[in-house]
Amino acid sequence: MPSGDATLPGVDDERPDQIVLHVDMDCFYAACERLREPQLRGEPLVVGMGYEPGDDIGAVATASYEAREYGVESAMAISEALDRLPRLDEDAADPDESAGYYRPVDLDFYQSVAAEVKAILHDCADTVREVSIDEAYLDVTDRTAWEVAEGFGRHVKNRIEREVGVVASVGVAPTLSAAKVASDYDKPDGLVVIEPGEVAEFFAPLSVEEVHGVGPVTARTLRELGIETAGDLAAADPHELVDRFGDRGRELYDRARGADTREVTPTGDPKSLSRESAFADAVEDPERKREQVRALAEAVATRAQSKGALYRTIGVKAVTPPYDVNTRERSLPGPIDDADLVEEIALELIAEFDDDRVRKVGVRVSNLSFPAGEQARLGGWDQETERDDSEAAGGQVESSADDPDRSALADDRSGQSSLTDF
Ligand code: DCP
Ligand code: MG
Repeated sequence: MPSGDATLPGVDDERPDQIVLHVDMDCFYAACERLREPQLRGEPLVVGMGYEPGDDIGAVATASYEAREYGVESAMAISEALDRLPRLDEDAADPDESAGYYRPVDLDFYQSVAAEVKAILHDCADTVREVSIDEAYLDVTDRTAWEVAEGFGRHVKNRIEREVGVVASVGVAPTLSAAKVASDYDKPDGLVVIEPGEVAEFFAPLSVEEVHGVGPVTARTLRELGIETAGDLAAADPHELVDRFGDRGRELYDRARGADTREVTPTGDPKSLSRESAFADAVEDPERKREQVRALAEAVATRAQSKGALYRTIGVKAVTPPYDVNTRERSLPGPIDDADLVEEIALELIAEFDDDRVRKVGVRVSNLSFPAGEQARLGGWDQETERDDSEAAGGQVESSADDPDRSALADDRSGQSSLTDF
């Protein structure tokens, strides 16, 4: 916990209940080339366009870490890359030690490798936000716990390496921005966990360029103000920043302090809508669980209605200590929009946990359809995701849209069923 600053508003604007994993593959295109040409492993390798003789216009897509030692980097003009790292004559009997391998971009192949990686990621989390060909955020709150988060991160990393053969750097943190900083922190082959309460402290020594939204121009201006690190930015007078940068000044200030309330919102259309709420301590009293479930059921039904969504499956989740996630759900014969029925079924399903100590409950509707054709748009990557604070529920209520695949599991089921995932 950072001392002093932690008492200031915003510093701990984290969500300790959320565990976000950010995955970014190391020198991804180069790693793909090495899959089909293992002899390129450990060698300086540049993937790009325009390096053939007489064809000198083009750019570097990526460079292996060995090639980066020569100063070659993504987006560099290929002519400059060739100056720094000449192209190796692969037919020569006596290859030049200070030359490197060059390969053209083969996006179709890289996409097929990326698809294998993404399949593993979807298997490791219910909610996956794919951000680019080699990068994704996972909400793994229900799959792990802080005490074992590093082991979970290693599990994801190992699966990718073992099953696909490429190396990922992984960051685990309570916010999306911290997870991204974490995955980048120890690249390549990195695995870094930033625990709740440690984010501002972790950010403090980083240079201002590491703060999301700070480019080279802003960084220069900040340096003129004597602001070199994220810690300097977090300690700056926000009014001065606003004077200098307008509203953006406040945003940069907040970001430098680690404030980030975004949730991981899945790529693509939502396939389910859910709300969940944690108790301060595990609760056994059935009536307290019911009370919470009623509020959550109402919140979910209202949200579905506001999205124009009909649902065919209603489910509940009960998390029992330490972090066992139990789910039950029931499918109806046809799609409905009926708040009372959501409540009734959710209460019936939660009754199974009457005798259990429960630390979190959730209600979910899935098998969604959008008859008006207005597909719901949940908070986009750069948008603030909607969140409710339901006083009626007596705690913080979170919302999420979950992985499409899970609801498909329930599609043809009726009656109670247990899923491994919510
Ligand atoms: N890419 C590109 N042009 C750029 C940046 C990236 O074509 N200007 C491609 C090539 C990369 C891939 O996107 O392999 C992923 O981008 P990253 O920024 O994640 O870079 P790498 O994965 O190559 O390297 P790192 O290990 O730094 O993540
Ligand atoms: Mg990468």
